Amino acid sequence: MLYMLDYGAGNVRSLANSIRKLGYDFEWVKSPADIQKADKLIFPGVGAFGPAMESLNRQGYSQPLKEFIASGKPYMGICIGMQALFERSTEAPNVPGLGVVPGEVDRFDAGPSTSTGAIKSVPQMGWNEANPVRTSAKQFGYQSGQHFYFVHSYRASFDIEKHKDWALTTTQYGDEVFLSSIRRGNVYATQFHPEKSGRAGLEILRAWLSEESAVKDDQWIVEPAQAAKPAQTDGLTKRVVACLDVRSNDDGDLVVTKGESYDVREKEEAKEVGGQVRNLGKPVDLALRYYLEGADEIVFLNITSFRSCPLQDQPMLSVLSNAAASIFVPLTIGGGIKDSVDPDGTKHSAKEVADEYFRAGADKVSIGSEAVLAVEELLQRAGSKDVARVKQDHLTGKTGIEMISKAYGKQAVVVSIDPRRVYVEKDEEVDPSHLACVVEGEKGSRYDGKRWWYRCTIKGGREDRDIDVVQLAKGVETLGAGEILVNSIDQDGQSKGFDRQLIDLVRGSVSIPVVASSGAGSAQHFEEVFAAKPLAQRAEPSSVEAALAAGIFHRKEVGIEEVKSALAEKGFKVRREKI
Ligand code: 1PR
Repeated sequence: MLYMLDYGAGNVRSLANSIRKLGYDFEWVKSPADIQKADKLIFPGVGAFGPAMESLNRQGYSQPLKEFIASGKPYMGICIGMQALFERSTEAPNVPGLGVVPGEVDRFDAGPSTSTGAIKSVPQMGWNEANPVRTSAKQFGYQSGQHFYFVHSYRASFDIEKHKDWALTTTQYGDEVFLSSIRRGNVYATQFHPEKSGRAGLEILRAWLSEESAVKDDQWIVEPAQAAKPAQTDGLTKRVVACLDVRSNDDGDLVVTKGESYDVREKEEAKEVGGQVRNLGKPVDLALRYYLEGADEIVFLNITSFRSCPLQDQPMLSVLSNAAASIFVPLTIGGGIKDSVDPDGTKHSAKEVADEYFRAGADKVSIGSEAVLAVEELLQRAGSKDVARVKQDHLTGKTGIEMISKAYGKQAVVVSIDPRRVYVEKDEEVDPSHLACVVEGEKGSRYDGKRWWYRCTIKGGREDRDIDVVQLAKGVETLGAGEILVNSIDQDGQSKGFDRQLIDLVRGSVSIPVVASSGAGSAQHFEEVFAAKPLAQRAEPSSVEAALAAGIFHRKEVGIEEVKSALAEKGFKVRREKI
């Protein structure tokens, strides 16, 4: 019998769904004795090394796991399930790993790449190659040209001496070459998430589950020294993300809607108030369509979450669990990830709300309004409007961002920013704390001669706050967010292109991945936003990692494949697979 170890963090539902989709059955490990009973064991997980190992120790799983591995029965680890095999991780230096694989796991270096000078975002979040270094990789389902979904800040560098017997595939991020999968004897593990890697990932799981991976031939394909050497560029692709704004329409049905500058009601002439909520389809159907069309990620935003109690918002949970049953790329859920109180007075922390969504199949949660309030409070505690003045003791550890990021890893926490332009005539009109956020319209554009800054809002643009996008972006990075989704109330639904100055400001302010959103109207708009090199505070930052669109995909004006083929023609790396 196959057993799956769920140590209580991260999205294990997707892996369960993938295994069932492939026609296999499994049992959950519920006690240490189950590990002894297992014929095959799979240990998945996103999350942080320390809490994962501590949880294994607390639940009495560490020793049975070591014994299982020593018994020669097949073990597969995924992400944290791979990192746990090493002796230790600098993520939690005082918590030992299982010590099956020599060496330690360490953080990606966010500094400039020696080959290209570009600064890379940490965590690595997205689709990268897994390059086979041994002939046996083929039996494990690896083929050239495939991409797999990675989401991690820590990695095991490929050390030839230590890992000669272990390396199966290597991957390059920036100019760092790390182990993306390892195998020796019965032990197999991947740093990427096969359950989130579309058809290519399902094939990896199928190969292990069906034991096609029983090794017949195991030679080095390339010299280890060659495999350890970084190439000129890494294999990370630009991500194309589809977004579904979800809410109940006036008949109470949950629909995908789409606004213009966040107004989602049909315009009815001769009426001052808007008409019906625009209905562009059913959330799960539309998400499935985008998966099949090649979306690299799908985001669901519950856009009326400020009204209701999310833990009672069962429709969004069931949207997510139904989507996760047949969609094998990362799913993000946003809207209402905050502390809440049920009508009966039961309190739930933002983390408990997020727990429900992760259990339902989310890979990341996106936090909007609460992130703004959390950064405002952080700056208040620091007694300054400058995030650079924030010190460790200003952090309480109690905000949703901090708690979720601690439990699930920062890669699981996206902050969604809803800024709006505030036009100004002269700098004197602007609070000095927002001056870093003032931009000028491009020469020759329709904004030539205009100046503005970007004010953050909450509750879907319904309430303005006295904080700008640079303060917010830096603040949420300090609190532990792993990615920033930059919307624009001005550009939303306009199909006139992304707000490049806004995106540049945010990109240049943080080291975590940035997703450009709002305003996509053509494939060319994606090319422009990916080609952009920000006017940055930092030397040679790269452009954004991902770009998101909603309206053009919903209305079938531009297809995802059309965007990707245009990007590929311009020389951008993109993931393309026929499903
Ligand atoms: O504040 O944590 O409860 O989260 C609420 C979330 O809902 C936020 O992420 C916020 O952006 C979103 N939201 C709230 N109201 C609206 C609205 O439209 N009335 N949607 C809304 C924001 C923006 C993007 C959109 C892009 C691309 N929508 O999600 O998909 O602008 O659209 P386009 O390609 O058609 O231009 P909280």
